[in-house]
Amino acid sequence: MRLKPTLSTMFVALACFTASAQAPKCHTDEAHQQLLNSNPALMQQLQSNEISVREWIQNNRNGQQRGASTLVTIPVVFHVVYKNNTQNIADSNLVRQIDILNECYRLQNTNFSQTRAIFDTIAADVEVEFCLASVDPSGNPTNGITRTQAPTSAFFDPLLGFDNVKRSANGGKDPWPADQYLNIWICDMSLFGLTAVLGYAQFPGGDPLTDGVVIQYQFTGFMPNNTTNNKGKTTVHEVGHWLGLRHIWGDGQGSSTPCDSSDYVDDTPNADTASQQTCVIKNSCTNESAYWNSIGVDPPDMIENYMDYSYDDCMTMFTEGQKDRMLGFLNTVRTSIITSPGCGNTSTLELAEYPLTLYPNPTHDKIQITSTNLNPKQIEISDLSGKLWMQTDEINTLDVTSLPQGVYFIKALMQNGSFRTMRFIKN
Ligand SMILES: [Ca+2]
Ligand SMILES: [Ca+2]
Ligand SMILES: [Zn+2]
Repeated sequence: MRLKPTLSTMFVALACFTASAQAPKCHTDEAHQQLLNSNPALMQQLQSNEISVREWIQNNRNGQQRGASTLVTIPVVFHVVYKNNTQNIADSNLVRQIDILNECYRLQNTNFSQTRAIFDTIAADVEVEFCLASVDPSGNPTNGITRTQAPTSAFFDPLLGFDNVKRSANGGKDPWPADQYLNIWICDMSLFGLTAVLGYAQFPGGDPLTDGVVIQYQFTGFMPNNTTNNKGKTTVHEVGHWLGLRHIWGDGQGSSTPCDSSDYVDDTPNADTASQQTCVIKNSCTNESAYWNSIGVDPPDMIENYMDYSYDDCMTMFTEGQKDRMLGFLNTVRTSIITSPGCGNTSTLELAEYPLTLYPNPTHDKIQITSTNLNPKQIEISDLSGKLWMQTDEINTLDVTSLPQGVYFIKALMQNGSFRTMRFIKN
């Protein structure tokens, strides 16, 4: 389902682009609005997800339960979609980005020491880690990085090319199953030669075919050439959105009561707008949440928070409340990622999380597909060169008598929009 940009969404994007001399850090809210416009039923689903998350937090992260959690490791696949060598960034930078994610989510970042004392005690070790995927969706070994040369005709900018990077048919790269991997696309979203946006993410609960994070290539990993957003924190911020976090100021800027908009987190102080990427200490709101009222303090804006728009050097922390919210989404809407085999070893893959089985394999006439939970709704068979031989809604038993001998891939599109790919031999 390709989104055609309407005139109004183009104006929104254009306004966003021209309103600030600097590129906006993040396009997540605009991307979210486009998803809602194209799928009005999504709002209801997201509201019901919010209720599940709140219930989970209530039952699991209250009082004494709010201690150490079980470490979760999230398999990541980077899809580098490039038009020239500069954009085709090195493996070492992507490995460094994983390290930065782990340092920030485990509160091991060296700049934590600059956090103001008032926020010291609520800074959280989120107990979430990230690994470069070692097993691909077909069950084969991988380095967790795909590289795709985009045609010069492809557009990835926020005006015309929104989400094109997530579709092979539009010059980008299709996601790996979003219920098993965190997909991070790296590309050039610049517009008229200017950086249009640093990155954007999709909140939990949206379309699995666009689920993930997109980062402008110069802001991935550690990039010595740019001085303000060069420490890999853009990805830390966007992955925060992917785990359900909102901007710390609640996106109420421009309303008549911007201090009343919330990020649904109690211990992050209210703020009237983003810090606009500077690191200036301010206190924009005097009305505060129950957490701060209970200790009788009006805190300053938390410019140290990864979900603000501060420069990378200013950012040092997530809060305990943000941790609760991320764990809430991980244990409800994103629960399948917790048991993903994406960083496991290939031999356990089929038994553990890829319940699709093919029998017999090799075969010479019929092949039977069985699945223990998520049923496929469509099957495609292609050969090693990518040539499509068969596409069918008949999903239980396939007659492959007409195929020449050789190795084939079965790609099963599942009911939830993800897909599984498996290999079989026709003899
Ligand atoms: Ca808050
Ligand atoms: Ca305040
Ligand atoms: Zn953001």
